[in-house]
Amino acid sequence: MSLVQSDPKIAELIAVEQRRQESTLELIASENHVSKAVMEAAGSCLTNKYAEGYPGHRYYGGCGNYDQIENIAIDRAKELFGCQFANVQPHSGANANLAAFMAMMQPGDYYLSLVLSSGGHLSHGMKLNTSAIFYKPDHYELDPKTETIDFESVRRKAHEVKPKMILCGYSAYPRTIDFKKFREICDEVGALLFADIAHIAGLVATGAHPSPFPHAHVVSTTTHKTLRGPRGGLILTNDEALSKAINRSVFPGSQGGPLMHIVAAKAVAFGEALKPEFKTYCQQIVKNAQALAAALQKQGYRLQSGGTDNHLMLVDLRARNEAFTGADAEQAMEAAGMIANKNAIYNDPRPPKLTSGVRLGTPALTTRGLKEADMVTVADLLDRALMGKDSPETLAKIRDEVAEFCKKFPMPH
Ligand code: DSN
Repeated sequence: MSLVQSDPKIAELIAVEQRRQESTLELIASENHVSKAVMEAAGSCLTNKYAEGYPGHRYYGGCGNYDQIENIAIDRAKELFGCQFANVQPHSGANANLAAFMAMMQPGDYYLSLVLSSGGHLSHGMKLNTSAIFYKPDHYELDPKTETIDFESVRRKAHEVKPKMILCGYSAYPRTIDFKKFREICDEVGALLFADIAHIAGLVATGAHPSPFPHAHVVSTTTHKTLRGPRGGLILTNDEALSKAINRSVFPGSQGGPLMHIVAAKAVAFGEALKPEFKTYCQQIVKNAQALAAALQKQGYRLQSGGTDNHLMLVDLRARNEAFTGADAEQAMEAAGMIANKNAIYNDPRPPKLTSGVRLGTPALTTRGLKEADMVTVADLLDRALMGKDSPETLAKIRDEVAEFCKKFPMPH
């Protein structure tokens, strides 16, 4: 029986959501639109099966097809990132990070990361997360002048704390990460280097951002951001001992049965990412981000660190109007058909529920085929929404314009 026959309510909500996605501009830096092929694998009969264990060593019968699928996903991930080992089973980026922590550290060990409010992630030591409950985070900082990683603070903290691991890779950082410099500091204090490339994985895979290999000991990523696969996680390494520890810490350490429909969808996405057109796509993501950044600066917005090298930017709204908050922007944009998230600006005096900024990213817009000239239109729509944030009529008018504009850029198929 089809979904619409068996559960019309959920079918209707999915249809409404599809229309929402089609008729709005998706500017959330961590989101994307997957291909029909990825969706088909994710919605397949593979959801029916337990496959606890790894290819050739399962705890359930009937896993032959699953072994082949997982091996293909592993081989493609290794080829994509140029490394020796991949675990494709983590259900999410946070799960991947937990398993990576378990492989590198003992509970109670110290590590260094960037604090959440400066661009880090929940799983990098936020006090309510396992990364802070079971391990001891300490933080390096951004340079207040350049608003980029302050390597002097990384070095100082590393020598002071003598951490087991140093974590680089962020949720809200618009600049290139210097993995080599991080590794040099790790070597000075005997720490492991862990790179969480969730945001930039697609860029890394295609050379639009330098690779964490050979510098990082362990690399984690999600598969659904710039990599444009299903929601999920992935762990990579070149170190054999660490690879064994990673496998143990994913299963049985922190997960049971893998989501094999998602593992298959990851394999499909990795296959797509190995094609030349994915490289062109990732280059266009960066070009679009730079075009959007330039257009916003022209309108009077300030960008944290002065711009972007990757797929995202942090827009300090106060430069345009001291009273604007991130919460205002998120709401006004949504009412006008543009989806983004409020985000703290470095040293933001406002609380996290308000903030002074928005984080914008171009991966999803680029998937729909928008180019640099379209970014000028997007910046204009965005600015008009903010300036008209108190007028429901203005926002509704822009919403219609956005919906019309979106018709030129179909979803992937
Ligand atoms: N929550 C994701 C983001 O939006 O950056 C990170 O996992």
